[in-house]
Amino acid sequence: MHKIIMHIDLDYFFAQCEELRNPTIKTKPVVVCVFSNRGNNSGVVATSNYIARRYQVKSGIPIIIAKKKLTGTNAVFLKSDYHHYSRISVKIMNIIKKYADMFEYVGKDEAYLDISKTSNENYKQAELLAYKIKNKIFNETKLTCSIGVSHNKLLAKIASSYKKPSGLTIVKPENTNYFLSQLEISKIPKIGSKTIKKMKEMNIHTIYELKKLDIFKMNKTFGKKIGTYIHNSARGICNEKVKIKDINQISKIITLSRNSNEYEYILQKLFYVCKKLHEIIIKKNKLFKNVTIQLVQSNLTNKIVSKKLLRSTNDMWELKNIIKKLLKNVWNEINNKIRRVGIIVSDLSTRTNQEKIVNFF
Ligand code: DCP
Ligand code: CA
Ligand code: CA
Repeated sequence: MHKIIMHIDLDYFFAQCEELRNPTIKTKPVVVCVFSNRGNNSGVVATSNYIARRYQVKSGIPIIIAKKKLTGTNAVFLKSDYHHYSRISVKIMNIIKKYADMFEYVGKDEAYLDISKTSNENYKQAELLAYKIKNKIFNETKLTCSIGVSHNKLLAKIASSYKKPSGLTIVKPENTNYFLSQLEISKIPKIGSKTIKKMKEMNIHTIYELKKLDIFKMNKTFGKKIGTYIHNSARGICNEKVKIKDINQISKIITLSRNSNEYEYILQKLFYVCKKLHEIIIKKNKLFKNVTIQLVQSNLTNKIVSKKLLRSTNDMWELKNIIKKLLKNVWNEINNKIRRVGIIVSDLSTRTNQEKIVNFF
């Protein structure tokens, strides 16, 4: 049986989410920043839109450097807002997974889909499915993504990054070698900057050149583990299966029967959501390490606060206590009546037997 695997990666994700809620910035360089607490110039760039990338502003560079590169432009620098991105991510992942035989959540903006059955192992059908998914995501969220389709995860991933933004690249088995040969070695996922530097010193720049290096030399230079990985990757070989892995959070939200700004009423409603959510957590045999409450106000603005715990738990009493504290912390910022209340538990792990015993004692 031949596998057909799809890799979906959302384009300039955090920055695109920012453009979504403020379309006026779309024509400007947009830089999403993770500020440290030492002032406006301290911290790193999480990502940038494609206009900012023309100025070599990209993920990981210091904010101060980004500001220098964008001097004289009308660039906007925004603080990253994970909750906003998470909400959009959940919505998109829920759309995507319906199309897969098997769905592997990788991160907020990417996933692998095994579509072998859905596409009848046929690349034409896989291509149509890719367009269908792109359109569905765009129609429902106005976000663009790039998709790679091929016969294994490695090639699907390389293919999704081949044409960006809003690309679709299909690499059929018979085109694998041709597709890979033209690429720079840095296109191999997970290849480190030290390895790339070393290869450049050996005058290896493209995958075509890399393929000429024999496995013994490769293993000697980079060690067996990395050597084998690079050797296989250069030939498009990857045996890793799509694992069933869903998004790492469970949430529940309700609309109140009446809008309210009474503390006790809101707390009771949150406790009700907590009870329902806890039932799901137990049923799914999960532990959580992060708790978020979401309050949607009557003007539809959101108030969201989270707490990260020191250790994973599934304890209802602990969950209730955190919710109480979070509501107390955010209450001063509430300036409208509340319309909906929700709770999200994330950073999930599966409860093991050992943990059951610990909990029991
Ligand atoms: N991210 C981050 N810090 C990094 C790299 C990424 O905070 N050093 C965040 C911001 C990105 C998101 O993760 O929006 C996804 O990362 P990608 O590498 O997929 O990059 P983008 O989605 O931003 O851009 P692209 O269009 O190249 O996929
Ligand atoms: Ca991306
Ligand atoms: Ca990504």
